[in-house]
Amino acid sequence: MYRLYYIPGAASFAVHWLLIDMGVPHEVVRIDSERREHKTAEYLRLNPNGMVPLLLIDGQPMYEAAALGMLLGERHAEHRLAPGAFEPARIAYLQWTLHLANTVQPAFRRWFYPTEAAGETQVETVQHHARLDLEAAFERLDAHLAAHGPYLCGTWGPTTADFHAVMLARWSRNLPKTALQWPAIARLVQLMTARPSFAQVCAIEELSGWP
Ligand SMILES: N[C@@H](CCC(=O)N[C@@H](CS)C(=O)NCC(=O)O)C(=O)O
Repeated sequence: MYRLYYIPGAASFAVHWLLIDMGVPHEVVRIDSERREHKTAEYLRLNPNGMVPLLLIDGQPMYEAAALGMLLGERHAEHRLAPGAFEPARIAYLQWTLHLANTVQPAFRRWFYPTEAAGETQVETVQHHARLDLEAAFERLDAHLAAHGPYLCGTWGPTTADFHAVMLARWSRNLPKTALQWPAIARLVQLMTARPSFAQVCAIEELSGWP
């Protein structure tokens, strides 16, 4: 049994969406970030980073959104959302999953948590560079999708990496230049958000207005 701890729209979103999309039995616990429920001693025992997502897998804690997506894809392989070790699509799958987690997501972290990098006085500079990095990342992602899409793994079809990418595209909705301004990313978002599971996860997390 899976139990997901989530904050609406946060890095837990892709994991929640996948659980619903795969029809996997699970329960969810909404974390009230205002009340800092993710910083309690009890929560930190399960995820010392004090962040979401946190997934309990038969009681065993695991965190890191991209790793969780990959694990779910592997454990529920019948959904074909994670190309296997010897599939040609595995190359793009691993590359883009880690690129999203290691390069794109940290730039969002600098945008949303601009005091972390250099304190209160450097917020404008940190956000300026985060924004440039994000726009450059969208440019590269769009070029890949335009050449090899419509999904990150091309004709393999959707993978857990696409769920992650669309979550990140959603995070860009209040940036001066949103990811939807890149046509191949917009196409991916259109394809992925047409899945009934997207409306379901948005309803549960009480999110609306995007895309
Ligand atoms: N590398 C982590 C990052 C998770 C992360 O940044 N979560 C944010 C929400 S999007 C969070 O929990 N923020 C609360 C905090 O840092 O206090 C992952 O991908 O799971």
